[in-house]
Amino acid sequence: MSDGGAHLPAAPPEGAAADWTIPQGWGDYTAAEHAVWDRLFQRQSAMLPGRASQAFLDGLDVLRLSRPGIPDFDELSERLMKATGWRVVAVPGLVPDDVFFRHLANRTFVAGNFIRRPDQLDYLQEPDVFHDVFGHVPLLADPVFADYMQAYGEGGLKFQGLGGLHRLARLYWYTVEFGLVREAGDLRIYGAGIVSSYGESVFALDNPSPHRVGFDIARVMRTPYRIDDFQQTYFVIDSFEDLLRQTLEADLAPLYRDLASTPDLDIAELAPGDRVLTRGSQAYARSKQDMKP
Ligand code: HBI
Ligand code: FE
Repeated sequence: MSDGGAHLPAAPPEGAAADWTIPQGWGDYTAAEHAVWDRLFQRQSAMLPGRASQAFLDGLDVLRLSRPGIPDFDELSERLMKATGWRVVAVPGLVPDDVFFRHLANRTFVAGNFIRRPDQLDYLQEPDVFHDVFGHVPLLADPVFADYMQAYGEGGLKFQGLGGLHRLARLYWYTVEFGLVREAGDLRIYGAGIVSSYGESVFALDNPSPHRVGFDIARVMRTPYRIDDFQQTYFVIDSFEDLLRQTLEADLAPLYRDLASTPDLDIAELAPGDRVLTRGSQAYARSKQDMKP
């Protein structure tokens, strides 16, 4: 996940290709780095059944590669190509928005090739290989979600010039990173930022603090998000098909015009017309606010 690559230099870093890709360097990972992956993988895959969407759990199999530890992107891409035509490519970290959108439009998913340190197990700001590959890649094996990710990238390329970048970033944030989906008469997680986090995989479904609101693309584009803590509002889609339909049908140019004259909502504000599934107490966010120095 990220707050956008806007503040990045235009030119790719030393050693990176024009599309910001670098060799993954699978052979250079140390046993300690593979051990961090294994520890995070075991912990999350043990606690996600019943919490993560079935499509995510099914997609996890694409990661069960022949070798232990951090997946080899080439081996992973061979399996992913067979499923949905996607490939995973290594990048040093966040890439500029237009580079990111172009990769998605070409069905290549950019994944950081570094992994967090053992003392960062529970939180880090920049997306590392665990966030990017464990969090995002399993759903790229789902045909409908794979189409959504490509449609998102194409939309980004087409509309980022219309000053809609921050709105596109919100759409990405509240779906791909922190989305919930109705499933089996319950709520399930599909957002990469949640499934790759132990704490948020519990908080997003069980905690009475956050709002849970039915997804609506215009509503999401009016809603700021947090990059430093658990979300205060989660948006719930009815299905990946519905998310794809709303995104493909959204005529973003008039939507941006309407949104330009509509004030943003506060991060924890509920709007008239919201399909409120949980009216959260916001107790968690308030408690963190009280602790702020
Ligand atoms: N770069 N490597 C990487 N990973 C992302 O998830 C990412 C990015 N750049 C921009 C971006 N995400 C989003 O914030 C949106 O701007 C789309
Ligand atoms: Fe992410």
